[in-house]
Amino acid sequence: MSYVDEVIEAVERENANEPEFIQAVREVLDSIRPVVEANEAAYRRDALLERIVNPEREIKFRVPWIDDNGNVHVNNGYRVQFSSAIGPYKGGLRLHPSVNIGIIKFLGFEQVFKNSLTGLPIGGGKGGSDFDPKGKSDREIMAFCQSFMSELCKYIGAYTDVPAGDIGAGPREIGYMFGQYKKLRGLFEGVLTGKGLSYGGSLTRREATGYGLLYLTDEMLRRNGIDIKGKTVLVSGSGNVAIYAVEKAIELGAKVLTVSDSNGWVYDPEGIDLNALKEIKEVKRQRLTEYKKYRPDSEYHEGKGVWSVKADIALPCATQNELELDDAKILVANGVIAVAEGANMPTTLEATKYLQENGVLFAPGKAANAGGVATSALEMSQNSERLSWSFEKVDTKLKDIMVNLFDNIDDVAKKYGFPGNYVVGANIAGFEKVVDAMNAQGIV
Ligand code: NDP
Ligand code: 2IT
Repeated sequence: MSYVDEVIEAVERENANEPEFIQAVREVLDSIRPVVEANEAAYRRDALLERIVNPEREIKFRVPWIDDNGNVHVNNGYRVQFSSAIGPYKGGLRLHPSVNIGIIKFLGFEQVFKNSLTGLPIGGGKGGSDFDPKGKSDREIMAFCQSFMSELCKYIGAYTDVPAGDIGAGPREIGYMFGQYKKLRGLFEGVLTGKGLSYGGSLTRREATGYGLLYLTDEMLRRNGIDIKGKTVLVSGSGNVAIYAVEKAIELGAKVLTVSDSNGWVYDPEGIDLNALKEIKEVKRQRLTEYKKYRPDSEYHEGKGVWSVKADIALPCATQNELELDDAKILVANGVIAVAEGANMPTTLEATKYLQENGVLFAPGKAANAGGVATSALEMSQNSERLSWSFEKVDTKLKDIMVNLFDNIDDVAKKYGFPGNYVVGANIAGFEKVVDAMNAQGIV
């Protein structure tokens, strides 16, 4: 059996209850086969792949907090410090009831290669909790965040591990966590990114993942001779990534037809009204059912369905495995040109394969959504030099990073004989840098 297959089998055996982690490992290991085959003896001797698929450290802790009625709740807190090969652990914190160790491991594993692709000195990690922020009062959110950080603060720091937001963790949660870290550790340092602008946050960080997604998509289309202007776009989700993907898509002259949340989806044939979306989601923290009040001609549908609308480009920006084989078939039947992942692993392996086999340009999340963490790294730079850069400066750097990233994955895909396969390109390019750093640092 090949070394890759041996390691995949071991990962499946040792992590049998973690389907998302297995899926993420499978995708990466499958596409790096040519590199591994060329170095099989040395990699095997050094147990290189075993070291890549096993996190350096997994931390799990209890998070007790008190609700507004005086009742105590206990949630699970996690931080998986996956790889520090190329820099301090870096990656977000997800607050969602579906969070478990397998979810955090899959996200941490993806983050290692994504962070490598940014070209910036950041390792990979991820954390979070099964706490559900939905419907909680502001005081309850603060109570949870403080308790979470009371334990997490023992393991993180500006030069060791720098968390940020993810699903359910935005500027409000980061603010409460930063305050608690500062109080307990007595350090005002860049220990978290996605901070508010008044206390060390970076301009453009809020917009970065969505903007970066569109910069990369635009570049991918351009290189394939297609202009994004006038194209129709499907966006799923209506959180941080989705909102700024909608904003940049509109700015680039495209028309966004849909957004969604976990209850349903909106179809607006005239194009999503960005101001309405921001007011509903960012200001009022309401559900998408409210959208019709702003746009009476739009439609609201319960359940899944975004991918059934005919459009040129699909941008999944909600969560993992939200675009399945049946969805891919409908997209292809409707003539979709490109799919770019704003979320982490939103497309199943079968759906990805189907899209690629049917000539759809496909940008995987670890490349397409890397603008968020790249801008987090720029926030770390600004914190280190105790300066704040202008919006234009950060945005220009973000755009350069995404264009260079596309160049890199495009070149690597060609070099290994898979032209246009950006999944292979991203996985190999991300992997090669991590391996280089690991080899230089010995067996640690
Ligand atoms: P938010 O919490 O801001 O928004 C998440 C959106 O996805 C909401 O509309 C939410 O709906 C929807 N959603 C979440 N879980 C589910 C689910 N199980 N089924 C259907 N819809 C769901 O998160 P972000 O926008 O920050 O993150 C979105 C995705 O992008 C995630 O995969 C995240 O890991 C990834 N990402 C985020 C980055 C960032 O900088 N924030 C960077 C790179 C990737 P509802 O409100 O109903 O829960
Ligand atoms: O998945 C991701 O890349 C993020 N949630 C952002 C991580 C970060 O450290 O900014």
